Amino acid sequence: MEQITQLSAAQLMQLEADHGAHNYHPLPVVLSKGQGVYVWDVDGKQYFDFLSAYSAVNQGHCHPHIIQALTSQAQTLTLTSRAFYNDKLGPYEQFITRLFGYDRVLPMNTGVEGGETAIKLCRKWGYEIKGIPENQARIIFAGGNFWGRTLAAISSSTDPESKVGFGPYMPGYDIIPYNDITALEKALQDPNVAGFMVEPIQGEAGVVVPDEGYLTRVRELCSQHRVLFIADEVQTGIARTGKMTCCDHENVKPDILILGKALSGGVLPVSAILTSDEVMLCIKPGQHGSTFGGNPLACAVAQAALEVVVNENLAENARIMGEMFRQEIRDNLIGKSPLVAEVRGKGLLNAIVINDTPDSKTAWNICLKLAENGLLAKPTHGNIIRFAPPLVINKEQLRESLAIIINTIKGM
Ligand code: IF1
Repeated sequence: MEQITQLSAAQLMQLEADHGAHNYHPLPVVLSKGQGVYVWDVDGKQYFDFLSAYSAVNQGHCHPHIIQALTSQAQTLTLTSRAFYNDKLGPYEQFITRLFGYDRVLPMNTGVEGGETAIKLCRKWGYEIKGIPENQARIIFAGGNFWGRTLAAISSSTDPESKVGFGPYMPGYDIIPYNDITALEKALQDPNVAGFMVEPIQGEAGVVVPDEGYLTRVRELCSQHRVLFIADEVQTGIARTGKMTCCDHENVKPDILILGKALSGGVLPVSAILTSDEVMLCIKPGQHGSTFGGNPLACAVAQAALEVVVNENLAENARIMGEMFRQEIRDNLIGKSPLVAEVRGKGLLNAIVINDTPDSKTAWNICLKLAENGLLAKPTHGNIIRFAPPLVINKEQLRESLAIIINTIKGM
């Protein structure tokens, strides 16, 4: 019999250092268990998870309703490919299209595949419906965007870290500044523009919230110029910002909605794009797909994950808890700690800006100290710390978390 020995945190980190690609620089915490808003490391230390796997576990870790759907479906049927029908896809498609108010859905796996699918579909619509000459379609993006790591995604990036050294890049893109309606108006003058793809709040850029009315103007301008408004809600969607989608804050309906991350509650990679008959039916059999997209396990899990969001009123909870979070940070840190310059965000997608240069170690050191004190968060762009707990967090847990954040920063 093989002896099972528990490796120490240091040994586990060393294994990754020795045998893994060095494409990440994690905080030195090795997690082995999660439940709700909490995660535990291999030594049994408990933490509040204020990253939520980059907003994938909005429903909380190992939500019983989602895990029930996962385990029961896993023992029944997991993958058939789309060469055949399966008994979970149709009901899930009906459920998700009704929930978000779209005619049709196309299921994929990762968020970046959702983005790729949206752009392919948008180009196809541009040629077949809008009448753009062959290979001339253009897609507009906003500077600071982040939608994943594929070659098409990094081609639209303005972040050298994600982009440099991976060329040549995808042609047919235009980049305009984020939150700049005048720039959009100008870019839309080109009749070959097929789509504008944008995050309603830029996550990776550091939780950048555009001016109120921006999304409304984007909607109006795209309609006016017959350009598809593609909303990347992979991070902002599924209740994270206090509404089911972030576009709901302005009652705006994008032509193509991209969802991912929390669509499975963080259980497995599930993404989807939602759109109209006119757009979706531009893609015919054989023109797009994926081995795993729409598999019965993913459909069962995604449906359960969405049910949790609806049944537990997670959007409303995110809105209320988010207001409390920003208010408490304002009252206790802004103007009171020289380290904190700003707090911003919507719902439970928030960030504080640390009063130091982006290349300083201050935010990283704060995160190390937060971990020591029982709360996990990660810096982005050097001096910004994102705070995005699972949306199931209650008032008591938020109060306790805020005490850790406030005391840690005041103690630095
Ligand atoms: C990594 C950040 C978050 C996304 C939006 C699409 C995707 C993402 C708006 C692609 C992915 C990730 C991926 C993750 C880090 C991360 C991230 F730190 F870069 F900024 F969430 F905030 N659209 N975001 O945010 O989804 O293909 O990964 O499923 O390490 O790359 P994916």
